[in-house]
Amino acid sequence: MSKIDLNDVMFETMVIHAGQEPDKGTGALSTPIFQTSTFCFETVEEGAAKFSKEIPGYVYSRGGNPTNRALELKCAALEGGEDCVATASGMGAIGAVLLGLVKTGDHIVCGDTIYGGTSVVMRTNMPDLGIDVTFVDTTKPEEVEKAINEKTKVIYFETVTNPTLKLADIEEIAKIAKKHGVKLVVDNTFSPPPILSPLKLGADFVIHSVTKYINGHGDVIGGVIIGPKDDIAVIRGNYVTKICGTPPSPFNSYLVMRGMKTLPIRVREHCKNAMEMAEYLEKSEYVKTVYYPGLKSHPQHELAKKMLNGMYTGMIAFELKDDVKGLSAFEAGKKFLNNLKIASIAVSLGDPDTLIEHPASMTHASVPPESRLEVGITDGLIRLSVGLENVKDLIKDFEQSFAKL
Ligand code: LCS
Repeated sequence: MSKIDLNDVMFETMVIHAGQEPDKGTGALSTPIFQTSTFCFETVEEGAAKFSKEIPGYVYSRGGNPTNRALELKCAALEGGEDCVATASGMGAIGAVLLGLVKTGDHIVCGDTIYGGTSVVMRTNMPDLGIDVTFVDTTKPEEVEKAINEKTKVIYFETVTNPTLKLADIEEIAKIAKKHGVKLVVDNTFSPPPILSPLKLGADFVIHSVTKYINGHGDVIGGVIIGPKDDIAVIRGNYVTKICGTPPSPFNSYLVMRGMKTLPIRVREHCKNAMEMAEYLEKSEYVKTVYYPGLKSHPQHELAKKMLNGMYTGMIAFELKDDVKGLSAFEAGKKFLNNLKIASIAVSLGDPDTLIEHPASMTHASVPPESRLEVGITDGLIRLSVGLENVKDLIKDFEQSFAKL
């Protein structure tokens, strides 16, 4: 048993130690990778008792595995939730939490700006199952309340939206959710703790694509759902383990835990670099608009100051001016991306490497064009995941690419 009282230590200490204790068999400090499909029983009686949950223990890695469990306990502690179930991807987490909370005939109120994959789930998969979805601008809590009807079971949104960096007042929307007996599920992928802790503001469930900042090294696809113990047990048993069958591999869980030990340090540095990049872009003669919650020009800067713990994420969206040397914003954007040397043209985010992409043709290509435009995902919009390189080098890279327009 760990001697540390996790409630009595600071965030950085908690993230390193939560969920991970020296291995009981060997004393290994680093949680071993239990790369096994199945677990042996001494007797048939012991197996039967573990299957019926009369005694605790692992039986088969789809239903539970010690390395995966360590990751789950670490993520539950990270978000301050009762329990967590890990999944093979962020989409696995979104699918499992929704299947756990809504049934045919139910209704979801969903933020209008969400990752393209989530958009397909909400626009196609949910309606195919007979579940209605209403999209709302979650920057306006009153719009969220207006969209609730007697069939609404879930309000779902991204805490900081992909790709336009809009914010929702979680505390206000949580009050509305409670008033109407609706569960609030938020995707906190863009703003993990120490930036934002949605459960503390009243959300019922948090999901993450741990592929991003939580693992933070660009070498894993993974997800987690954090929420009340009893609900997580149902989501795990019925959906992650059964119909979806999407637990992570123990090796991936090991990598994510390894990444999490430096999460606070990395996140602070990502945010510091992003703030500098955002200020640089805002001053650039080639740039029309910069979307970054840390800038005074962001329409929700005051909410960002209140909600985001002094760190404004490592993500920026921006649009180049039309008619730079006769090019449209879209053509200029393409040329600009193609001439960068340090920033890689790639989707995903939260990696040590700076990544830059074009949402309209990549991450949000599956969103209908008119819906993209309604929420500001123009053809000229560029999304930047600011990495951990020296920011002076990133600015130099941008300068040389702008000069080639
Ligand atoms: N939620 C958000 C906010 C995301 O950005 C993504 C993926 C997911 C969920 C799904 O997670 P995954 O299954 O990929 O682990 N976002 C991506 C993006 O913006 N670029 O590439 C993937």
